[in-house]
Amino acid sequence: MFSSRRKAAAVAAAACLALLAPISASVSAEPTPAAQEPAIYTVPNTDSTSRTEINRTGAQVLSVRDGVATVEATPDQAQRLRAAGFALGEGTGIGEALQRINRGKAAPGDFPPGYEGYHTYDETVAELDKIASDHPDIAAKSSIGKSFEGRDIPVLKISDNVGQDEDEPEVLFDCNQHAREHLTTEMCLRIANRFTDGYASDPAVKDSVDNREIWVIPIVNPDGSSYDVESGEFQGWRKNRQDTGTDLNRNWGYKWGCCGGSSDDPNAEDYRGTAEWSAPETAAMRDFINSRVVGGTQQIKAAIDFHTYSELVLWPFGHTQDDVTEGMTQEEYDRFARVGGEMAQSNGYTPQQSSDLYVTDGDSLDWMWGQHKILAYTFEMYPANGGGLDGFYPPADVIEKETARNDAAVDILLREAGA
Ligand code: 0X9
Ligand code: CA
Ligand code: CA
Ligand code: ZN
Repeated sequence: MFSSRRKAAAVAAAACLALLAPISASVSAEPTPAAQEPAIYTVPNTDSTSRTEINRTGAQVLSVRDGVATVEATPDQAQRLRAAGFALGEGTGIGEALQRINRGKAAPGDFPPGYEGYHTYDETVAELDKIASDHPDIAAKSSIGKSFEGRDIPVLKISDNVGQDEDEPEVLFDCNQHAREHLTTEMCLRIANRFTDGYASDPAVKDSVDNREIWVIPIVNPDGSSYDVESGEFQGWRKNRQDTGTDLNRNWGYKWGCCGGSSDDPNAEDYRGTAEWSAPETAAMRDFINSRVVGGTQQIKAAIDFHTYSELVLWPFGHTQDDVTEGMTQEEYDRFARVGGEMAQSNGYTPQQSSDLYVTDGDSLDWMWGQHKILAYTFEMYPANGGGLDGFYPPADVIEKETARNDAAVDILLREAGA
């Protein structure tokens, strides 16, 4: 029994690597897939600088807690990290990690047992259609453009007189840039439902809807998130589905690729793409946000880009560890820290500048602020510490609690958008 379990794990591992590193199979000098299977490691005593260094080997920091980083690395990358002096614990093969998560197989395209409460892409689109048809006066669905594989990227607008572009502060909530971060889609759907279902009964909700224009984009990366559930078992997929996949959150056009905060290796998890905006999904986000410039003024005043996991409230910049730099005065930084701290107080997350986690370039925050002066935050949702890939796959019974947890923070940002 034990050996058959191990065999299943090896098969899963090999299959998974073929998906995670599709190019290696065609390069003859490469070691066999099993030998280069990525594993999950624990690395103690890290800081932003060393975590950025970890990412630069091609490995990837998945979460951080009290300086202890959870890292995904291939054996080569792990060897490089050890040579650089990092104390890596014993790794868990990614196939084994996924197998532990994938305890039951779903029908293709559905979420596996225990995860049925999550919305697939089709279910998300249907939910947005239902919200718009139930609340035609305050909710309208459209599309910001198409993904690489041709799926629409839907957006829901919520406001009184929803068919008109009124002079009200606009606020953007977007989710699921990263495919496996499915809890974020549920976060956006909660926002969509709360500000429509609550309109008739909740005076605070009515006040927000009447005085703001709220944009909700639940799935920025529809190809990636569909792929992650396509087989009926989770794949641990992060990027979009353009060739080997581009990390959408390294493909935005503010100081793209500037600062060692992304990779030029198409197989890396933080591959920045061939050029800024080379991913259709980020290009669609850019065009949508640019389209909100009316009479020379950006209408979107504030935004949250939801991710998982680590329970963090992050603000710009990501490309530099400096607080104050080109495009960020002390006063502006202080406002980010004040509002970020207030939101973190409400949900129990840890507030910090995004580069305190690790340096990134080409992420959404840097562009939204650097280009448009949008008060933009990234939330890393539940859990605080997932141990590895499992942190991306909490069971559906946490959805209600872990999305409701951000209601007050969302309200704070809606208020601040009018300041
Ligand atoms: O790496 C990312 O894109 C985000 N973390 S995740 O685990 N969801 O992939 C964080 C982006 C925030 N920016 C910086 N940390 N600089
Ligand atoms: Ca309105
Ligand atoms: Ca407007
Ligand atoms: Zn993410």
